[in-house]
Amino acid sequence: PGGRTWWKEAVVYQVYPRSFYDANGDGVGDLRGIIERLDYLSALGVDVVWLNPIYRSPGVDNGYDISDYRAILDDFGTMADFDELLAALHGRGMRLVMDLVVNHTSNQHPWFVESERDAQGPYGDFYIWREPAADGGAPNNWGGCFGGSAWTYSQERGQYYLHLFTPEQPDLNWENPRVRDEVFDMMEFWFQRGIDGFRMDVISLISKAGYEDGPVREDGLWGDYMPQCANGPRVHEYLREMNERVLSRHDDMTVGENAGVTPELACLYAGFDRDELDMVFQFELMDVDGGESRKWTADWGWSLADMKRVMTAWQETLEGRAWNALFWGNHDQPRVVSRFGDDSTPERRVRSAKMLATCLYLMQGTPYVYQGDELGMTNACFSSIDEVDDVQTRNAYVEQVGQLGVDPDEMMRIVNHRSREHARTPMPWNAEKDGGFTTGTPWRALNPNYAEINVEAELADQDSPLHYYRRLMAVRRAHDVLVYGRYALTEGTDERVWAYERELGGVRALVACNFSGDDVPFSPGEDWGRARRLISNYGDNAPTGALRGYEALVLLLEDDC
Ligand code: TEU
Repeated sequence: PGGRTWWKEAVVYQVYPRSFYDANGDGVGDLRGIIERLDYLSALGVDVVWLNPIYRSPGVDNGYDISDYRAILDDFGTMADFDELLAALHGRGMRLVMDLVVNHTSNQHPWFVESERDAQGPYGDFYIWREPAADGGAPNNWGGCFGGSAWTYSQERGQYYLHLFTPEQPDLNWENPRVRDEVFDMMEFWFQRGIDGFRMDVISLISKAGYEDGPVREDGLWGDYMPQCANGPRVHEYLREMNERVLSRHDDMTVGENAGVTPELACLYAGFDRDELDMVFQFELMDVDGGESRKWTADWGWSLADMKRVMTAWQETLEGRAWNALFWGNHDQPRVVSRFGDDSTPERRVRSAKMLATCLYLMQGTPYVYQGDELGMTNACFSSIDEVDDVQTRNAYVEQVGQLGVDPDEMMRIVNHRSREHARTPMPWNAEKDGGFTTGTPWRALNPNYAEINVEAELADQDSPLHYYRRLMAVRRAHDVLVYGRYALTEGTDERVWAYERELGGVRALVACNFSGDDVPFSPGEDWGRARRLISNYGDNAPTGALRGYEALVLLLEDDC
């Protein structure tokens, strides 16, 4: 795993199935819709598709509450549709990664129903049940990630159960070997169908260190479960067991979603010699603007210096030891161009969307493109919480406005910056009604700017973000140095510039990005005089000495001996 592998060279595209393309006109994206759009993905240069959960689910958290791991959600289609999608992907040389959500199940899962009904029965110990505290309250002060206590009392069982997310998402008890057997069998079931890997939802939370009160969170309402739940004492043991019993038997790729992970910990989860995962999603980049830790505050300032520090630490620490997963966003994040770029004018939007992609995806690691980011999709603007479907945002609204007395308009302003709902507006395919996403009524409204930002318009424009993404991924693929080369930050540049070099066997590449709309001084050293410009978001080969607004410069210097 320290050497060349297909998943290091691959470009992953994340499909949020509910919002990708609706083939049957019921307003909800579906598997047949994805099949119909595979040409789009292969033309973009996608190697791997990661699907958000498509399993049977009551849908409290859009599929992250699974009631049957071996069935397809009716809204999305049938198992036959799934098999066809997989065959169609493989037929085009692409692979499929599924979401593995096993920190918790739905409370409608038969395991939980049985567990609640019969504490002595075979599923009695499948979840985390605790006696009430002396006063009859919850066993500790932990708050759930999506509001309220992390514990819910069950009348039926006379005990509390733990749920780090909503009450409808009870946490599985990984200490029980029978739980692990079930999870591993289920993973094998999907491998037997032919899938190529898993993205593992909050996998760093599966081993709990204990159940003491946590430090009170910034909101003052609840205690923080992270110190005892993230990177717990048995998590590596569980992943090694998973690797030995399932993963090692397949030519797969795995990526953990690892809340609370540092670069050093990433080398444990995904170290080349560790037999656990292939790579992990970190949260430190998403946190430079307080994205996770201060999510519902108006404090969303960030500095490029912080961003460079975080990413440089990841690049340097993992070098030769583990592999990075590179992402600017996903279904849990607002749109990157609105967040770290500039969506104030069409020109700035297009320019900064291309710059951001260049800056991140030419680092060492596997690029993950979130659906719609290749179009430079922006945040929407919600005028009321009623326009928001997402359970996290809705619960936060109730908590902030109802319990903490935050002004409703102020809370909507925060939602319009921070909510993950922005990532979930349906994909705009053309300028027709509802962006051509559906012939019915879309499950949630499109971003109203679909008339301007859509696939058809961008396909017709060679200067669009879409065409740029395609060229960028082709450039990365064509040069080993951009995949495998060592990263080194260029020190001493203007504070608005992020420049770094990659180097592999004497071949060097320089990536320099201007994160501002102004012209800024920048010149690559003299030895870059002979270099070749690989790609430009200005469509020319203008002289160096400055970077224009949101310009991304990519140079390649090949050893001539
Ligand atoms: O997300 C995890 C998540 O929401 C983190 O941001 C969380 O803040 C962190 O784990 C600290 O508790 C995943 C999925 O991507 C998301 O869509 C789901 O809602 C969630 O897990 C629950 O399954």
